[in-house]
Amino acid sequence: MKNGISDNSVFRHAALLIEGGKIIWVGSMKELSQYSVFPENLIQYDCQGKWLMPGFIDCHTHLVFAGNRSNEFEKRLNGVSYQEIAEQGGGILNTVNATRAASEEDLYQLAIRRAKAMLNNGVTTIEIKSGYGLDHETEKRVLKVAKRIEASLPINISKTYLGAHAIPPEFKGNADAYVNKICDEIMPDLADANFIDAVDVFCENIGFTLAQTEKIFRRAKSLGLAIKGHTEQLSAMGGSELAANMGAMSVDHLEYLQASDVKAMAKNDTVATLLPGAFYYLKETKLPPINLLREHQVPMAIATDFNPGSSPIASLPLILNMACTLFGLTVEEALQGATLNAAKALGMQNQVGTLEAGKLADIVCWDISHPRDLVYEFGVITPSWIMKKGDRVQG
Ligand code: DI6
Ligand code: FE
Repeated sequence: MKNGISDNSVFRHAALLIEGGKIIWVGSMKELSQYSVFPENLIQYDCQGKWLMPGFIDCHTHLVFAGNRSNEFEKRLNGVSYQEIAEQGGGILNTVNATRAASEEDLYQLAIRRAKAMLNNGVTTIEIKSGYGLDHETEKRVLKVAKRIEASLPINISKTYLGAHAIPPEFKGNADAYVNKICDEIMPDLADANFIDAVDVFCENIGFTLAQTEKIFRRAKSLGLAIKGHTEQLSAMGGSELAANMGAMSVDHLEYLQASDVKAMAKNDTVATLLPGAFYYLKETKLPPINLLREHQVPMAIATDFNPGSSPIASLPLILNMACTLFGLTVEEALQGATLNAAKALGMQNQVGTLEAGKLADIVCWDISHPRDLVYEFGVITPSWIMKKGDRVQG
């Protein structure tokens, strides 16, 4: 990371020209002072040595759900495993029951509070997955809430359909029939209503098989939707290789990633999204193969995976710290993982993720001595101001 401007990620003593919500010029104050003619409507902010950074991007969250699983957290502290809790009817299905019972307004009130907390950490783009409704009607309600959040907060929302998160109770023992329902009914309807940008699958021995995953991805692609995967979280299934070879934007979790997966990811430009919050909460000990990803120059993104079971952490800065302390990323890799590489994981790299001409003016000003402070200290630092598409929206 440079103290200057050349890496397009962090700027000090920066000058920007913004028009129509987009950055049209970016450089240093020094360069700007060489111009003698300024655009008439130029608005100037003197940042007095503070740092400008692109708004953070949380590229993997399950933000919309009802209910609370702190009782399961306590059970796990007493030695019951995540898988055991799921087998006893808790886990994801616990949240599915609460979410199905909640009204759209209830879900909205719960989710907006979480989104606001993220915004207060400098996050201006969030991916939101469905997946706690499972049935058609509830999935639609959840995605509607995601749309409402986008309309009411200065945050870009990328919406992902994760119907294949768990097998719904009404399809117990009949996962293939549920996959057919996803492919023939739910996914086409959500795509048609313009409710989703991408489709995700939990490919896992407690989730969906490789064949089911492939079927869902094929259908998604035929509808013009992007694909991404929850893969290699609890076991090595080859879901990452499959997803990468089918053109996935990202594969996420990856503790059990194999060399064959990494090669496919490198070949297909698939982002590796690392989720250290889930690793931490589940007391996982197997680390994702960071050095292998580096060797193959696979871009690494970092996200909160915010969800009520395995990662109830809304603080992306804290998650960046975990990426460094638990996974051994450098500060620079962590910051890039929540900006440019997170944008790539959402296919939004032409709109957000760096401060560059042509991109949205989604900018956060931080009163810090160095960007590494953001990965080091928590609970005190908040943005001095936030700009969304060129408008000051906070501070
Ligand atoms: N992997 C996860 O970590 C979340 N979903 C998934 O597929 C956890 C979901 C939960 O426990 O509610
Ligand atoms: Fe997840």
